[in-house]
Amino acid sequence: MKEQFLVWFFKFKLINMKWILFYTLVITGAVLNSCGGREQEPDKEKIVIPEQQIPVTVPNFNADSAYFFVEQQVAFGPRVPGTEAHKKCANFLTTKLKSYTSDVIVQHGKTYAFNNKVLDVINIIASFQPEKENRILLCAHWDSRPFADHDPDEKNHNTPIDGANDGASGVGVLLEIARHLQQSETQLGIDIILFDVEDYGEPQGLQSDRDNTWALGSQYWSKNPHKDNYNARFGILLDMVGAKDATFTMEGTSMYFAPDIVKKVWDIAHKIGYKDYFLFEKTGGITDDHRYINLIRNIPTIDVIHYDASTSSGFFEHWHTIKDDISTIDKTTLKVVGHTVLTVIYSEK
Ligand code: AHN
Ligand code: ZN
Repeated sequence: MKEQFLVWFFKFKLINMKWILFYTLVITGAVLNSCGGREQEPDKEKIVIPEQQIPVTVPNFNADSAYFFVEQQVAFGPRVPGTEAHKKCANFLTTKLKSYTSDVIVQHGKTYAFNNKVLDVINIIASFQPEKENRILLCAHWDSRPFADHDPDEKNHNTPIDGANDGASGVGVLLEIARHLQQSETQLGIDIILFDVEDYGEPQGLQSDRDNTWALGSQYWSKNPHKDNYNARFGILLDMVGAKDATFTMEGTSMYFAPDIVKKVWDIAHKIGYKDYFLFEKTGGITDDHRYINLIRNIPTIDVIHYDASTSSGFFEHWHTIKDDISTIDKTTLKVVGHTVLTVIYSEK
């Protein structure tokens, strides 16, 4: 009797054990499956999120408006530091930005050119939603070069340039962006900085005893930001963004300091149809305003700059020549760059 009971008891236990084991496997399987499911979710998100990053509410960049802003700057004549045209243009840019935001700071400073000339620096800074901690910095230089030292005709080497593309194009795009920022808010705060004295660098062939003769306004601001401890999540510099069929490559200094930002901007440009302008091609690093923002302020900043392998300089064909005038400006290129930057800043959360 006792033995029979023991046999029954163990049978019962075994049966139960079987069920317990069965249910354990079922439950474990379900849990594992759902974990697997959860593991797949980030992949889905990765696919979905970039789509969502492009909201339907990106304002429509108006290329006619940007073009008009370029024309207005060029109409002052070459915006060479120390000249009347330069001063008048500074007033124009300040007034224009003040019509879009009450937070405009005009930063005055002094700097020394390669030839020991003392130059006044006028950096113009417009802030949108200045109370916000998380910010994006957009910038371009507004001065134009005092000498066309790359002109094919040597007679022109001391002639100041209009800088329609080299200077005014980036500013024109940023003014059009500012016009939209007044009307619709971005999630992050935006600062637009128009740097002065970018293009007073030492002419080729001269050997001054100075280093860092380019981007003097940006060097000044980087050492003396308009707000103590100013910081931004990232920065985008626009330089020569107006010539027909421009190509923007992944420039070396940008790739060294801010490869993720290059990728972010290039990915968005491709997504909205501008693959012929934004090339996934790495080219050599250059000294431009972004170099000092990266080095001194540690803000990962990229340069969207026209690269042309067919010229000796690598820049656009009329770079630092008297032909860098309004006729080089193409509305489609302004639109490509403006639409891309607007999409970037209205997508950032
Ligand atoms: C140098 O030639 C070292 N940098 C060019 C930066 C520049 C001039 N961008 C526009 N004009
Ligand atoms: Zn230049």
